[in-house]
Amino acid sequence: MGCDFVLDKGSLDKHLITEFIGRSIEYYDSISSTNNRGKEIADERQEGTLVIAEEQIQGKGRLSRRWISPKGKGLWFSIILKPDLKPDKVYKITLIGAAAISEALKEIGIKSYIKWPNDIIVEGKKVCGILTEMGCEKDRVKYVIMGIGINVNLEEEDFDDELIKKATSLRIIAGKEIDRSILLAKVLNHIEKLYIPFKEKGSLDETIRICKERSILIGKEVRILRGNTETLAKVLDIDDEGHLLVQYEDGKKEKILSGEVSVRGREGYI
Ligand code: BT5
Repeated sequence: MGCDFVLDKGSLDKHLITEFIGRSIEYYDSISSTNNRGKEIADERQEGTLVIAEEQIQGKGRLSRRWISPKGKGLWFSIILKPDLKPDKVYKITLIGAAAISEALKEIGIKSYIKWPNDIIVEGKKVCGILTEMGCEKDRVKYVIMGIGINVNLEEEDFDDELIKKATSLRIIAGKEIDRSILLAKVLNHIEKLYIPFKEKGSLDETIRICKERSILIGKEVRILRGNTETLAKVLDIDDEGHLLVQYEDGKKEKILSGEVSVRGREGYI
């Protein structure tokens, strides 16, 4: 910590209308991973604390995949949440994040799709990923770290040859720089709006509505990856609990839990 906000704090404050999300901020010029830092401080910090960095040296995706996080160009942040939840329901937090980001992008004029459960897709490529982690005690969650990486102002040269085939940035799409502080405020506002009914009443209605409306998978033929096996299926729906409903070629239907599988398009990533 201890460096000036390169993100514009004044602009963030001006646009932030939350009660507790993003009201306490740990800001880093450079860090290994905001999720790791979030886990270190979660016990002592209030709900809604934001850990944000200009750059991550070891940004991570799911299953220890890497997440490239070049300096000053993206939004790389984690939010500490403390819902009263069983560990097997934590995937719902990822869906809240996905729906909120898609809503925030809509407000800045960018049409996005949600690739269940944790990717945001614009013009067929990934612009954002979510990594939700948790700390538990017995069968209750102590804290949840909702980690979000948004490719805001990255340029083509920030991606390597492999990544550019499936990833892009808002700047590449919009053809102009995007104000990171305003976008961050909008994302945090939407997260809180969707999180409060979930925390207070367990309601995920609006989140699921958005995830279904913007789903890039519903109606598609996909490959379901489980370890080394790959099965073809058609995505039918997302249910009220946020599970993906699929139908295999033999007609059998299944409810898929997030975290269990990876879903890929018939040919490529989507
Ligand atoms: C994700 O994993 O999409 C979750 C990414 C979460 C990143 C945030 S940043 C703040 C917080 N702190 C962290 O350390 N992480 C979180 P997954 O679905 O497993 O996707 C990972 C895959 O996305 C990689 O294997 C790459 O193929 C690709 N990838 C890596 N960097 C990318 C980027 N910047 N944009 C788009 N795709 C990327």
